[in-house]
Amino acid sequence: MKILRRSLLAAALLTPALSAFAAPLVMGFSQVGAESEWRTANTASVKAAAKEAGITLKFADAQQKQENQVKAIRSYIAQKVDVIAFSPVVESGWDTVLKEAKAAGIPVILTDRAVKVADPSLYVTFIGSDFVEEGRKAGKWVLERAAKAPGGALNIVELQGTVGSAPAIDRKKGFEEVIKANAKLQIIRSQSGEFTRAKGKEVMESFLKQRDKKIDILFAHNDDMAIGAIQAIEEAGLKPGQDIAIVSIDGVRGAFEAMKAGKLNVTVECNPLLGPQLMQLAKDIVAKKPVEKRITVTEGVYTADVAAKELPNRKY
Ligand code: GYE
Repeated sequence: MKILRRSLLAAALLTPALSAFAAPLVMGFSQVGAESEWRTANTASVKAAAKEAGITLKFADAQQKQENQVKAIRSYIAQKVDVIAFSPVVESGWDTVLKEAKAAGIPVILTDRAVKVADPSLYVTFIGSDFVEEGRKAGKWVLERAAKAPGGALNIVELQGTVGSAPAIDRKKGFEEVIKANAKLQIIRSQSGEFTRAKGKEVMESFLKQRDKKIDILFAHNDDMAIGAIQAIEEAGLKPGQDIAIVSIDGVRGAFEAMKAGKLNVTVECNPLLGPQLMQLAKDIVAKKPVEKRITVTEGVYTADVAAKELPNRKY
């Protein structure tokens, strides 16, 4: 009895000392890629916040390929990290690897993009934007513009994000839901520009070559594709922002500059600076504190007339 009491006392005295020297929490993070200005800001935020929080970050860039993300997650499981966080390039196809993480007892946090899995207990929480709402906001701006426009049909072309990704699926859904209120608004062409400038430009060029219908409005699922498309429009001898109205999503610096120059009409904000919240979540989860299953980021809409004033305040 005495011995037991003594050893309990020793343990109680030792615990705080031990935890002060405890190894730092290790996070394995699988990033989508480096496809856009948004992504660059997101990566910088995650890296800086890990440093700030004293978390050891293992980081892998998947170059927009799901197979690379699966490989990274498997290697984090093998390395027995404390927590895995990842931004899934596409929504489906994650059940197997997430079951492996669960079986290894490693909690998973989804950042930025959602997954479709049969069993929601395969991840602890999802922190990211409401992409359907972003699509609705873009749609509302188009609807208001259409209400003021005289005459007939307004033809829309759409540059979609990465095929099968949550932001591409949800932004399209939210946008269509809103614009269907006005029959004048029709999406005449819609194709993926993979969230990149280069592809956005290329697809816009092909839209512009098909001369059967006049293009009135461009809806781009992100600013980078809009910026690529602006180049294509100028090269075709047209005025972006005037001959073709342009609405996009993200709110990156490049979009504010394009708005200031009168080439982009509006951007819907999508905040990439999730790093600090993600690190806090990781600490809470490892400490077994309860966390919400869905954490959303609050965001605004910015039009060209406020671009010059807002530009100095932008953090990404
Ligand atoms: O809008 C786009 C990026 O998942 C919210 O991915 C993110 C999207 C963002 O490539 O620029």
